[in-house]
Amino acid sequence: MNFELDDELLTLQETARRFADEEIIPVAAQFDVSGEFPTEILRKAWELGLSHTFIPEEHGGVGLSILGSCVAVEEVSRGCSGMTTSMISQDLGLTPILIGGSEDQKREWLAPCADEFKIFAFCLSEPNAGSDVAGLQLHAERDGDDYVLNGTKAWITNGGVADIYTVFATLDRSTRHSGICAFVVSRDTPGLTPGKKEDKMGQRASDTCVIHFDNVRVPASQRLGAEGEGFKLAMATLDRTRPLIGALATGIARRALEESLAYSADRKAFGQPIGDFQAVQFMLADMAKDIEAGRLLTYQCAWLLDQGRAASKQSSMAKCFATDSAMRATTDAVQIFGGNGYTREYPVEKLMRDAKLMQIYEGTNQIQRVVIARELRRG
Ligand code: COS
Repeated sequence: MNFELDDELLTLQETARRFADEEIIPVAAQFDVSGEFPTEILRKAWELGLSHTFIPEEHGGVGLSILGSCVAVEEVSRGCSGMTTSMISQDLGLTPILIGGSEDQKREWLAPCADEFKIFAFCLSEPNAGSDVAGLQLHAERDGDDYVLNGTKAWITNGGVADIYTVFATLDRSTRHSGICAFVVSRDTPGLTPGKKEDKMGQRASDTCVIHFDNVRVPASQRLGAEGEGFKLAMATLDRTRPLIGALATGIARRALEESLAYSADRKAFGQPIGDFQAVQFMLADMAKDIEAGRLLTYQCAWLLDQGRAASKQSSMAKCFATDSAMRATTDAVQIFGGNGYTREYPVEKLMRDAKLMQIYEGTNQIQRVVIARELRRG
């Protein structure tokens, strides 16, 4: 067993770390306040090969392994998790094409990303179907060589700014899982309209909005996989992207630890740095051990996926453990900073607000526990 990253991954890690330090950290607070979408920063990430990482070289991409993506994501997230959420939503949005699309579809929708910065969005959740994917209601009706989509998607990351949407719809709601189909839809398709942008508590640099589908006509050639394969395609996509959330959470927790270590060495109480007190040291120690454990779970899951092995259980474990840990670490960081931590003058309150979303999106942590328990009971 070898826990060392190879030279290629170390170089990638260094590139991502420098990108976070130089391009993201100086402006993260400003984007948090304005809620502006960081298009140019995301474009730079794409130029550096830090986004759209799953697109294989044969389709013009950088073809990073999932482990490689996780290494990069942790570094970028240390800078700003909202921007990183937008960045990894590129891979979330394009993965259904990658694993469910034909060669022609990959050539048409993925290959152009080599030359042009394209934004993807994964449209699964709906106002009345978040955890219960099989209960989704966006309706797809076959009409000759097309499908006509009607309904609404909700909480769509990159929804307002995307060029390409992967969309899950049902032919017949009563058939639940077996009626779901996936489609790739271009932004300029008539009837597709991004709606209200959410005014979020955290991760405010990521764009999250409702998408309305009003008689959106999609050629059957843009269906990904066969009719009825959409549910499994969505699940297989999430298996591959949940470790990225583990990495994202590890990046936030690491930043919380770095900030807490520096502050507790500097801030004095009772005549000594607060870091001299065990009460503070225990919080720092818990952060550090959870960061290591979350990273190892994430890397193990990524490694399994890179070997082409099933990893639903590990994917949910990595996502759930690392994001719960990040919530704890950032809450403790605010505690260590005391009154200062509760103000916007210091970076830790943002980390805490940002961390909360990770326990909710890409499947709530309650859903992750459902997946883990089902896998355990299946044996
Ligand atoms: N990969 C491939 N197939 C899978 C799968 C996976 N990871 N998970 C389930 N399936 C298959 C099952 O094997 C089953 O197949 P058969 O019908 O052939 O037996 C089918 O899909 C239905 O599976 P299941 O009965 O487990 O589905 P449930 O409706 O009970 O839902 C959960 C499963 C709750 C796990 C799923 O709806 C889920 O992940 N919800 C959270 C969604 C989410 O993450 N939303 C966030 C939005 S994206 S940012």
